Amino acid sequence: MVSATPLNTLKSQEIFAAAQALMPGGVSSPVRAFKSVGGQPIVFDRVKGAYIWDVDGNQYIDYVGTWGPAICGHAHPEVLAALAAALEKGTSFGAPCYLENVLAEMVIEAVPSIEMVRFVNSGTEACMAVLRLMRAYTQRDKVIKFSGCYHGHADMFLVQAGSGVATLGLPDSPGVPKAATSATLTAPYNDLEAVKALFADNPGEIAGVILEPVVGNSGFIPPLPGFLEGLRELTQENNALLVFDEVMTGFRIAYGGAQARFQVTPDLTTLGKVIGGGLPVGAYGGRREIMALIAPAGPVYQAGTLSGNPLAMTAGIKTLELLQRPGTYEQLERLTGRLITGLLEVADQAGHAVCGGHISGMFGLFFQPGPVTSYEEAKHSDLDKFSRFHRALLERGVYLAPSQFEAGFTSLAHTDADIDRTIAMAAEVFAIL
Ligand code: KE4
Repeated sequence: MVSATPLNTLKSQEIFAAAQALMPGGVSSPVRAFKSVGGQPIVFDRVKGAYIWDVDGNQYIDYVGTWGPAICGHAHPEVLAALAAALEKGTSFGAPCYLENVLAEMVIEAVPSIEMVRFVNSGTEACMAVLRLMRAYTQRDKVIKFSGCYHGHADMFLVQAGSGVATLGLPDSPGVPKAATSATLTAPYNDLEAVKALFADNPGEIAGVILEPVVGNSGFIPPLPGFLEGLRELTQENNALLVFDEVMTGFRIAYGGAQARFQVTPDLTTLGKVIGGGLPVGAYGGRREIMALIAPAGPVYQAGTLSGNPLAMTAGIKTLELLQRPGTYEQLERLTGRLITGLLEVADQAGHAVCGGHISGMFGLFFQPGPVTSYEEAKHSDLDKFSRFHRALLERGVYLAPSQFEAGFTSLAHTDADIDRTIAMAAEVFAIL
């Protein structure tokens, strides 16, 4: 343990112990249990701006940002005010609501590939639906995903998945029948030759390729130059669809997502996180002729009780309005660039092999010399050292994602002072790690 002053986590311990008797692992989502970083999982009480407080009153600079949605800063006053007004009209109609039109128009306007969109309640739902749509449109069953990419927890995606599956070192998941994954093909990220080979070995059978255009679920791994463009060409040559899972990158890498930043337009896109502004929203969308297959316009069924509910739409609309303000992405780029540059400098000065990078408000570090271009390479990171780094920073009021196989997120609420403090705390930890 390299902590200076152990955190007072008495209330976290008490609440988490009780939680473990009530919920599997004491959590509503596995990565929150700190299994891969060890130590006492922290129970949180409130958030505001760039900060999060635990039940023992400890304050942290937050680089998890509830896994991406808090891009404008937690509990933004304008989002809260909009929600308060919406609450007066109720929480859910289960029927058409004008706010769905408003958010749909904003998404269609922003995201190059999207001509028509369907709202759901999570990224998992969006990815499940888009897979069904890919297969219905092409009338082919096989789909290519990349090892270390995570597209939610639907059966067919739990093959060499990233995020919590990688974090827990699970060999995928029991309970997933072979039939559910037999049509899921995998390739290493950034490996165009592997994708070419899969198309050659499965002529006329592959519905499409789905990927995180910038990976966040193996840690942070950007596409190599030409990778996204190569996938666009390969899918077109094979009459297959290209799908960008922008649940994490959408409205974060750029207002129009990674597809806008890299100028590669997929056929379909999934979204989540930011477009809900912290409330449960997912979405999928794409070319009108493809989306027209979705019920009730077409025969491909997908539905949801709370899809498009007015509260979630309100939070999403206000969040995107805030992101449209001038200088937003320049600010995220500048601050996050300072953060990563500083962290790599202090790691190097202390003689630690750490690599990493950022794009806009998304970043990551690997505890290895690098470079890291795939999950296979990410797995060679020093997980023990990462765990000790994570805990020591936590003891110093800095909250990073509790897994080497996750990305980090900044927000418009993070200040230069927050970045300076984070770098200073990291320097202190690297000196004794
Ligand atoms: P949700 O079902 O968790 O809303 O979205 C699934 C999903 C789909 N696609 C991508 C690219 C994603 O990153 C995610 C979810 N991301 C994780 C964080 N790596 C959510 C956090 C968690 O699982 O607790």
